[in-house]
Amino acid sequence: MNYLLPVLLSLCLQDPVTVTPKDDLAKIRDSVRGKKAVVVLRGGTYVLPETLVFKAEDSETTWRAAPGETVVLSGGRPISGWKKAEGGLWTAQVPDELRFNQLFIDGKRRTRARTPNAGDFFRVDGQLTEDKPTKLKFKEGDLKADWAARGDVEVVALQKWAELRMPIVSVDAATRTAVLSGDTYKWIIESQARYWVENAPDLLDAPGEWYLDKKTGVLSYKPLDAEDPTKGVAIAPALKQLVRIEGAKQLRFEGITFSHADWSIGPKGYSDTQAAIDYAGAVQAQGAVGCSFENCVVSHVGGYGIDLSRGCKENRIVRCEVTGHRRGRHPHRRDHAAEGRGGPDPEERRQRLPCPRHRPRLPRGRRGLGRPQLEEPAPAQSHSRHVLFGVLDRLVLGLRTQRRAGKTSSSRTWCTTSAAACSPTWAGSTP
Ligand SMILES: [Ca+2]
Repeated sequence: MNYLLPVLLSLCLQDPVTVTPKDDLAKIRDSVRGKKAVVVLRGGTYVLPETLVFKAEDSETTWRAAPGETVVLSGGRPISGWKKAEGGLWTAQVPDELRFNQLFIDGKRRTRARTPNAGDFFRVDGQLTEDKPTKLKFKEGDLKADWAARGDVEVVALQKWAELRMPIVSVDAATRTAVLSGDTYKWIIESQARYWVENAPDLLDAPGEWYLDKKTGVLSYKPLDAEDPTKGVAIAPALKQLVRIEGAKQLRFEGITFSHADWSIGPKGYSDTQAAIDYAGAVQAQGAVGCSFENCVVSHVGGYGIDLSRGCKENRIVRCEVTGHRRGRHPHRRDHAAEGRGGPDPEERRQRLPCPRHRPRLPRGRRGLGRPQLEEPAPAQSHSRHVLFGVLDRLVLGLRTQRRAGKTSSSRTWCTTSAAACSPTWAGSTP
């Protein structure tokens, strides 16, 4: 209750409400409802215990970073207690409630244990079948039956313009055939497609790789050269979504960084058809009208960055940056190698919001085609949507919007992310 008095006093005086990382943003949100308040966030990392939801009653409020200060709204949790283990590995015990698919160390995404290692691939012997579920014919010695027995070892295949990620259900060494957990689609099937296997303990053999045993909670990591996990900042995402806007109007975010959100695929895996358009963003809006994001950053997320979905209109995204996300990129683009497949680190890439006049449009009518549901399925939509592609020639932007909403605009100018934004400090946070 000690936060309530200064909040009420500020509202009575029509002053901005100033908050620090020690404050509970959900309680602050509730306390300023209907007040047309300006909430000024002092610098630091605000650890979100759950997705911060803004509804219609939260309209006409502004959430603004204090001038010159870095404000991070994080869905991550720091990993500590690292101990040396055999084989050049380090291990840490993570809490039962923390199970994740991404790991960031000193602001850089590390590679989930995989084979072949980053930069190399297996090749499908022929092509994935149209069976339900699909089957993969592999080359001698590439896949092991043990991986199927584990239940959560995944094949990640790059077919034409889309990515397929599915657990291995069974492996028949005699026929060199693996059954995956879901279906693929004939129009994205590619002969001799590249793929790799991910998320098994015996795949942890290269510097920068990690593996989380989801049953025991033991995280194992093989550091890069001269890297000491006890001296770095390791962060794993606990949330899949950071902020969700549900019907709010004139809600404004200024100068805020949104970081550390995970992805999930559900038991049948995920087979994309186009730009992963049914995958939700770390910051998602539905029915948002006249809202804005200015000078904001979205970084270190597993899905899209900013997702303007059903019923959104007249929103503005100005001088924002979306970086280090994992959805909406073309598997055959050279930059795709950055997902731990060689090439530059994904956090080194920067995506900028294009002028709306130059954003390309995707073909319509891709929903309702029977693609597998995500673990947390996006709301059903009866109409097509637009996906805004980022520039830098070949990077797809982590932003989606709807065709009918269509009034989302972005500035022709943009900002760049500061190093501090990608390496948030945890001082003052309450992990
Ligand atoms: Ca490996």
